[in-house]
Amino acid sequence: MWKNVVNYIGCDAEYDEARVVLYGAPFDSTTSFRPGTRFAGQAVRNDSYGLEIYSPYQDLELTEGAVYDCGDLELAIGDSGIILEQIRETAEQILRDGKLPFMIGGEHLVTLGSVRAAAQKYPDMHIIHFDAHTDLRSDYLGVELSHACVIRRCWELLGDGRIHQFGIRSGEKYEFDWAKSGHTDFHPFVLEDLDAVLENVGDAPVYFTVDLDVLDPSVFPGTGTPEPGGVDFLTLMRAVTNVCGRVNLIGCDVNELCPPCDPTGASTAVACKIIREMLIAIVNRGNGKTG
Ligand SMILES: [Mn+2]
Repeated sequence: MWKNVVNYIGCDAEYDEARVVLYGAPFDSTTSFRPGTRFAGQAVRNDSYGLEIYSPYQDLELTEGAVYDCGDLELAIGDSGIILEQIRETAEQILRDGKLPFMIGGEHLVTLGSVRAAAQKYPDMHIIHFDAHTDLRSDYLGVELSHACVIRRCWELLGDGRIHQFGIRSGEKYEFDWAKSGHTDFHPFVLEDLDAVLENVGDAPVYFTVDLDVLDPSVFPGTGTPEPGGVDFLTLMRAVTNVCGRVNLIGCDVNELCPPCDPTGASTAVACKIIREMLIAIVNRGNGKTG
């Protein structure tokens, strides 16, 4: 019979056979500036058909039967607590089935749902965090469940030294001071030092969260809180491939694409390609060709 083909390109496995499960979290209720990330999952699926499943950078492709795309979750828009629980339950089920949860945000708060599930199964896990923003506020205008606080909420689960932050160039002074005092492993402005950190992390379980606003707005204007001074596309692409092909990855997400903020579609194309390179590195890990 005919089949719905609007999954991310190449992600047409059945659930039971898949090693990776892709799911969208269309939520942007705590976005502090320009909303619209709730449309990212569908935009990425749609525009992924402009890509190939082959990566000439890695000389690898999205192998058949490796990734199941379950589409966007039906979230209780309007209640951050409930949506985080819905996302946590989704990630928990995927982890219980021995698969890797790969989430497309949504704003960055959605990460907390998946991280709660991952930390339950892997209490010794680390987080690798790419972002323009610290996301370390204890609250944002009195709201603790905000995308401006998401990494602070993750730290409350994991403690000092387990969160490795890269590319950060915006936040309040107290957040920078707090990070630098050793609560997080803090690498502002750039993605350099990544190799050394990955070396130290070794075989520990890693959750990888990529806020695409780590990119410079000149290559990625389609985001709610653009912050000049970011990295270029190839630098980010090589870094995400490095992480995904090398670490003991147990879950990941790509967030903060806001398609309505970039009507040219260039930002969605950037997100699609970053996701493709991550998926290819993940599904080919262990075959001796990545990492
Ligand atoms: Mn950010």
